[in-house]
Amino acid sequence: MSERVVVVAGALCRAGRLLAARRSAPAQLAGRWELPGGKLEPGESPEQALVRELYEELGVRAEPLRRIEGEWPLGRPGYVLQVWTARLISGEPRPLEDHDALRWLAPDEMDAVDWLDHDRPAVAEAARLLRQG
Ligand code: 9L3
Ligand code: MG
Repeated sequence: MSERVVVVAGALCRAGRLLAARRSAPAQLAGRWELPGGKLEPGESPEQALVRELYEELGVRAEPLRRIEGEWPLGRPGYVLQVWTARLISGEPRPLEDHDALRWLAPDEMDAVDWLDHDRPAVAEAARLLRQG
């Protein structure tokens, strides 16, 4: 049995748009778009990990709002993706780590970028929530 590893990601929303981040690493994921985030560190809650990851990767302070229902297996054994909606508290997102581009997408623009397969269900749900306002 492999160890269970939780990867958290943020559906950061502002002014009716969702933040998409283009990965620059590792090579097999480079160029694909994702909801930014990363692995929990020992002792962290998912929400704490998300706040840390969004600070490290984007340089912003953000607040998790609510979990998007579901959990999606990732490519590596034992890895699962969990997603929270989140809002910016301070700072303007910049691609500081593991990304080389950012885009704020309106709900009808979600297909404009090549999302990682694992992120698509959560992106669809985030777009639905954005449409609801
Ligand atoms: N992953 C997939 N979708 C996401 C995120 C943040 C991460 N939205 C996958 C890519 C990597 C693994 O999870 O294989 C660990 O992510 P990271 O720590 O490299 O961001
Ligand atoms: Mg990451």
